[in-house]
Amino acid sequence: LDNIHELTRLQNHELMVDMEDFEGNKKFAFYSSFKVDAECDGYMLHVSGFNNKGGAGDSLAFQNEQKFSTFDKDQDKWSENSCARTYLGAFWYNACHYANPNGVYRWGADKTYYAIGVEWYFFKGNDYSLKSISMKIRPAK
Ligand SMILES: [Ca+2]
Repeated sequence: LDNIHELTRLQNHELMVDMEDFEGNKKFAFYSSFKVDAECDGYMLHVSGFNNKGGAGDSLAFQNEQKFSTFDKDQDKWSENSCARTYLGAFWYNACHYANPNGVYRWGADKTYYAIGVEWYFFKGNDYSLKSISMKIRPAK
């Protein structure tokens, strides 16, 4: 995250989130601006300029302007508990998430435990763990 902060501090970057389910459906979410603040500011996320050409929906809007939380560093908006520990990921959590790309890999639909999978809500919902998801950035033109 320090490296990503340095990169995105110097120049505006675009974010592409590519994902695939276990039926072979591929979607993406595109953001024309992506920036991560420094460690002293909690690695806060700033995304904007979403467009839905890729059909995945905007699952990051709810988590925009949030700090990055991990098991051992709770910086989320859920005062009573830790989103990272509850949903078994590390990400920019609000209270808590519509996207959990660092969640538990668990092969598609599984309602056994709520929202712990590799999830992108506006594509497959809270109880579907994706086959793959990746977040890629590049300098904006
Ligand atoms: Ca918390």
